[in-house]
Amino acid sequence: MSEKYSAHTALVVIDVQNDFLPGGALAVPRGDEVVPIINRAARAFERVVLTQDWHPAHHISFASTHGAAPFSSKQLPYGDQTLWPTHCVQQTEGAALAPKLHIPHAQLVIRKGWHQNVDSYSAFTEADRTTTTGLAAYLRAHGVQQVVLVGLALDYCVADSAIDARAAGFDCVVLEDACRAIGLNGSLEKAWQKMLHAGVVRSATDEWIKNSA
Ligand code: VGL
Ligand code: ZN
Repeated sequence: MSEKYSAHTALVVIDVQNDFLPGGALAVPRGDEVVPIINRAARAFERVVLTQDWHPAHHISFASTHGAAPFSSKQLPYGDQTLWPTHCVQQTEGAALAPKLHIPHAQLVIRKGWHQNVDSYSAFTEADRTTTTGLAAYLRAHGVQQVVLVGLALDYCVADSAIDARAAGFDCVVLEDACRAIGLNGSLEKAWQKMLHAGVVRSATDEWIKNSA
């Protein structure tokens, strides 16, 4: 895995943050297992972007903001919103990137979900489906044509990022072994249906790296 992919391919590492790891506020089961897999995979990529879920303290996606139960849902102006436990509050330990994530050459960190009244699972477009994070423009400015996605959580932020990568015209591969899911009411099955329908390629780290090096 010593060769680097051309700069036409970017690895996008989604939300590998303390709050999504075991012990965190919105722990993804076995979320910690992806860290060494991603560290190793990242060495094969010249262009790496990281994302950080980055919410204000009383964000609209938090159950506590509405006095509601975590994991219930609420109709908001932009659509149906799952209400989460308070997580990834700006500048807290929970929002920090996992300390064992080791990708010194990553060039960009995109923070998302920082608008008080709009959530953003996707690294590309917020939940109002109009506000852009700027990631597509950044990738295009660098001639990127293909996006490889890894991280947390597969059924929410990875899935929505993959679907939006396709919508923005990028080829998109999800490395399944380098992701873990939350799993809420069949969310993972639904997410794969939508991703595959959007033309996302489902692969695994070693297999994909072997076939594209
Ligand atoms: C995520 C739920 C709420 C994720 C972020 O990173 O998948 N999920 N905020
Ligand atoms: Zn969030």
